[in-house]
Amino acid sequence: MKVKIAHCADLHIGSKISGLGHRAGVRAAEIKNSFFNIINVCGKENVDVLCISGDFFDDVGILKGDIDEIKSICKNANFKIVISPGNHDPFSADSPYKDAWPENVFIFKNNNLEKIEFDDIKVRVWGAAFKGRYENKSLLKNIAVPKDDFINLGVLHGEIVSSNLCKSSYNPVLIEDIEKSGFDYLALGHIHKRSKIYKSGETFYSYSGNVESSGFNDLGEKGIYLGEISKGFCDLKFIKTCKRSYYIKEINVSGLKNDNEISEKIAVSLAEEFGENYGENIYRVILVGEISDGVLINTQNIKSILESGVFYCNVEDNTEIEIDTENFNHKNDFKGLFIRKMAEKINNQSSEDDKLIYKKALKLGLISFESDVKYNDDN
Ligand SMILES: [Mn+2]
Repeated sequence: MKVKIAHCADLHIGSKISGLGHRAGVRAAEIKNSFFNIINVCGKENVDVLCISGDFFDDVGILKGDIDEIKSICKNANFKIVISPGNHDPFSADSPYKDAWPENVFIFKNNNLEKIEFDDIKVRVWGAAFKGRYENKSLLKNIAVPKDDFINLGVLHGEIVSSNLCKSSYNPVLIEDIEKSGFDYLALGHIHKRSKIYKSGETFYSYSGNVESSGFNDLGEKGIYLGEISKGFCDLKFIKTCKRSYYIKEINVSGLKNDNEISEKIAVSLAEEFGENYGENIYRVILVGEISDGVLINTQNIKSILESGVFYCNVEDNTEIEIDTENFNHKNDFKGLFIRKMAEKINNQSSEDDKLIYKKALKLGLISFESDVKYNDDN
């Protein structure tokens, strides 16, 4: 016997998006749509069970309209959906999990391990719920799965800890308990960075990671694990399901002459690295290199040029000004004087860090000859 499963976690549907300016509203809606995409993928792949390992919602106060939409999408799925509530969506008194859910959706309600048996596919799913924001004790204790021909899956929200001495308020799970569990696969949630598939004893386990990033502290592709499980066998593959990814890219723009040239270089670099659909992603571009004195980089203008083809792109100017000091040696105007003084200061610094500070001061000074200096661009 084998079973085809999908494993996802940490969708955080309903979470507020910060830092994306006018795109925040669209991005918030995409997080819910990303779940609908997962349901579609599972349908196409003929999955038997979709495991959701907690933090399905960002908060129990999720909009009723969103819950109703999620329920109706789940109801139309021709597979089983098993949910283990996490610290963001605990099975608390005010949880939407308390309401009626479609028949193919199974939700764990207690903070001790329980099982659901699916006789039709010979699969037993073990899981538990966070009842509040914290679960200080391990929810994975003292289980012995029956020795029969059922495939045993675990679905849990929690944090793997290396010993009993490690404290965690988020269901501290010991690897030795994973090994003792006898599960064929344990689908974990809580850690947003996807892990590889590990094996301890006869039990395979992993964190599938979150499904849509919400910031530049969480980069790269997101999605689900999907594939077949049978006794002693696990063939899960990562499938990208996210709408967009966050990336931080340093781009060298040395010698370029204006915002249009710089924008072009950025677009070409991003297309080279991320392919023709590069515009779907969310970028922070850091400009580096040396720019001639007299070229004034306007990051807001570059952002605006790029965003005709890219969903969202922050631009940070970290370039240095290349100065032809020879050219200024004989100029007795204020600017010439300033450049000579600063060049002297830069040369006199012994540490690279101090040189950098004076180079930045030189750059800000030179910009101030041409326009207003803003310390923080409005991102
Ligand atoms: Mn969590």
